Amino acid sequence: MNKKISVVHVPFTLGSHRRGCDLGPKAIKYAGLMESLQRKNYDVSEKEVGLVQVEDAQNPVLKNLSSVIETGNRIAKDVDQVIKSGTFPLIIGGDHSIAIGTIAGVAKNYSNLGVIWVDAHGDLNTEQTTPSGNIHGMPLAINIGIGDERLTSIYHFAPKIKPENVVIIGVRDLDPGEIALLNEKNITCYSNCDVEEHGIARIMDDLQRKFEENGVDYIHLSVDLDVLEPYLVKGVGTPVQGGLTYRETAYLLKEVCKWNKLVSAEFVELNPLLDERNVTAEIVVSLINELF
Ligand code: Z70
Ligand code: MN
Ligand code: MN
Ligand code: MN
Repeated sequence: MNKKISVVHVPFTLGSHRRGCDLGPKAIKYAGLMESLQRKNYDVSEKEVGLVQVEDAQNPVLKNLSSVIETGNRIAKDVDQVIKSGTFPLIIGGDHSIAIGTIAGVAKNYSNLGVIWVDAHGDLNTEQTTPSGNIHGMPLAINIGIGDERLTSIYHFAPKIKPENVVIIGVRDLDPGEIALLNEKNITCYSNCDVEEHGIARIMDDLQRKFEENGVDYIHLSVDLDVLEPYLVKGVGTPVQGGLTYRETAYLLKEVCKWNKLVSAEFVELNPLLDERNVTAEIVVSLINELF
């Protein structure tokens, strides 16, 4: 594991229907993230991506499109620079639409990038299938090159990742169009029920083998906090019952770290306005400490 970490704050909220994810990075900072990493002797620095956040209702199936595009390009540039300076980017959101930019920045450096998407949702909608028009329900589709061209071409290349190098874990709320895309692209997907049936340890062993077989040497980890059981994460906008436990999530993170392939990670969808006494942010800090 790289000893140099850059905590990249991305206080963006316009990909979601609610406001408040923009407060996520501060809440996680105040829960002691920097201190906890410094205690482990990581050389840790901090930066904030300069965002564009102007609400617009022009396109009801791609809400706030202009801000998502401009912000995505800025995130990609900053993440790209962090990686090129030999530093591990630890991205703190922000809603999940920021993953369009983060994965663009990471994939610029690694052509056969693997992605582990840990989420109650599939985030595989497009402007044709979205029930909400919220772009945070689309970033995984966009990263595999499916969706509006203005989004898939962020940072001037597409697609960012191959469907066979993507795995989703903890999913339990998929829209019909997302199920169709999952099947069409044959994306590897472990639901909350799969975790219950097979156990997280066996699933992680299967994934390790899969990435080996695909020749994937570099992995990006994207954690949407709503993957956890709702009572553990009060501060998320879209809770879905039946989530992962703290131990299952921690095991997943520890295991990914052991593979020595992790090149970037992001933690998204914390909404401090919905939280109680910042406990969800404290859980995020604990989880991040399981990872490093
Ligand atoms: C739904 C949509 C979503 C998070 C909600 C919900 C997507 N599939 N993701 N909350 N984190 O609107 O596309
Ligand atoms: Mn989600
Ligand atoms: Mn194992
Ligand atoms: Mn998500």
